[in-house]
Amino acid sequence: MSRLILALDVYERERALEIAECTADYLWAIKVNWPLIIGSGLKIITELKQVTGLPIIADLKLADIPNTNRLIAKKVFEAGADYVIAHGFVGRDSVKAVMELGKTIIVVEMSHPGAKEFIQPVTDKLIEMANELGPFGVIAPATRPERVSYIRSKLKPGIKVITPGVGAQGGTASEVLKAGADYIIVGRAIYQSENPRESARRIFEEVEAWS
Ligand code: O7E
Repeated sequence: MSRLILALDVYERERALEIAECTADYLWAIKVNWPLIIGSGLKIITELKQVTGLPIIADLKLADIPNTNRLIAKKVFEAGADYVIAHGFVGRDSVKAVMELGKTIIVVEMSHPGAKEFIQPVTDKLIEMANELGPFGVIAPATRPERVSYIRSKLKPGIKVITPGVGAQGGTASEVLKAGADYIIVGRAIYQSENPRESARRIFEEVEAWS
């Protein structure tokens, strides 16, 4: 099974469906973020599932009070999302509200430079919370393989480490897999390339070499 997740951050429905279809052979799942939901509506989740048969990860990075997290997650799971991503820093009650409705991925660190300001200082506490709640997985930065190793070493076995930041943000698949990532998330390096299928195939093969 593939360990590659496509971050499908385009606005247009037709373009999204076309890229999803032509790369699906090399993917484990498709991640849908706000750009695509704003551009094409929530029904794109249902359509992507129908067209590809792949799991859909709704990356809404939920960060609200439990009731609002619940109201949003309910609609997103109903649309067919298999996983919903929630921020951990808002606290256990908000994360639990999502976990009660379906499989959840918790952000414990992020891949951009600014993540060092506020998130990285509390990553240990976010890992503790993840170990206590037992989500499907956590998000860790492919741009900092040493942090991926650290997060993996502190995390209970069985909780997946999912890493964005390969390609456009400078991370490499082989380094982050070596550091202990279970899945890598790739967006622009696939959907902005001249030939998304070929780019997905190349990254898939790099991932396979480490599996
Ligand atoms: O840089 P790209 O184009 O390969 O896209 C990366 C995708 O991963 C994009 O959708 C972005 O929003 C997401 N992402 C990060 O880049 N960094 C993070 O720290 C976290 C995510 C992410 O997927 O969050 C899930 C919670």
